[in-house]
Amino acid sequence: MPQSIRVAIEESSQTAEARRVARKMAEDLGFDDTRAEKVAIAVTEVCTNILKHAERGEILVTAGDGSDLELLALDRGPGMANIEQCRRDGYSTAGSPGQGLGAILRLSDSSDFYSIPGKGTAILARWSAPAAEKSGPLRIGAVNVSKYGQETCGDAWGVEQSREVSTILLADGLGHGYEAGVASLEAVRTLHRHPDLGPLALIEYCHGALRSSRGAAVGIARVDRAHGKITFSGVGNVGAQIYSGASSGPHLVSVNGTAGHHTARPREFSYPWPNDGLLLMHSDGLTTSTGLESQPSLALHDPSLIAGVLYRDFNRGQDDATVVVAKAT
Ligand SMILES: [Mn+2]
Repeated sequence: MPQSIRVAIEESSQTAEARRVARKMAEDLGFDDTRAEKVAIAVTEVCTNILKHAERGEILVTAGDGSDLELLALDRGPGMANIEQCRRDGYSTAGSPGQGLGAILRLSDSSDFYSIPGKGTAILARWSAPAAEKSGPLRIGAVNVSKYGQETCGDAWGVEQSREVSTILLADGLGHGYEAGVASLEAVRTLHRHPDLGPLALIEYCHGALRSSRGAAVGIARVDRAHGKITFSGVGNVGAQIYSGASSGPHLVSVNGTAGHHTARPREFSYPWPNDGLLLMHSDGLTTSTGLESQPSLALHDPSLIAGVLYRDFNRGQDDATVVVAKAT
């Protein structure tokens, strides 16, 4: 499962830490020296921008088995008034060398930017990993960050995709830290053991599999694009909502309880899945108002960038935090 490492960027010495983290992840994914160095230079570039234009922000570096390497740079600074102009190297305001978006474009395999004047800037840069799994009817982006000061994240998420069907699971282990992570990872393993099961059956399997663990809140969504249908089953506090493009659709309902311990009788709900459907799932490390309503144009962006911006804007700062965004390819 891809996990995100967060580095707060508030002073220039933290740039070196961010570079080290990103380079290590690149090497772990099997990147050669040239590509690992591109990642490191891009990290320096985004950190410099944060310190210069926003004073503070954070870097998330995300990678894992079967995933690409992703760098998210998030700040709540003044934002860019004209992002197209800032893309070009050499653009400068008041003699500064510009925000270096051109450099990010050149150094990464793909990138995306989202900036609203007065609300901040979010930059995504991605490098493909040789072993990354590309196929599937939905593109999925996520951030999965542990509580400040905790090494292990108590949240976990996973996905199984066939040609037509995508099943996405998000689990939030009770409390936080290592034991919470054991519980949530067991829920993810349950999905991988039974990739063809529907959400209700999977929730029931999770309930059994988590019995000896601390337990977890678990939400499972299954999107069937061919039939235009999404099915959801959840136990405990996992936020889930469907959008049609940027227009908000139904919240997906979970029953009370904790998988592995006591739960109300699990239920399964079905809704239409629009052609331009977008699924947002998040743990309670983000507020209940998490959504795209306040910034509709965000829905047009790369799912990883959407997840990053939602994390930046709705993260409570007191818990593990996970956001998963899935949209049509
Ligand atoms: Mn939580």
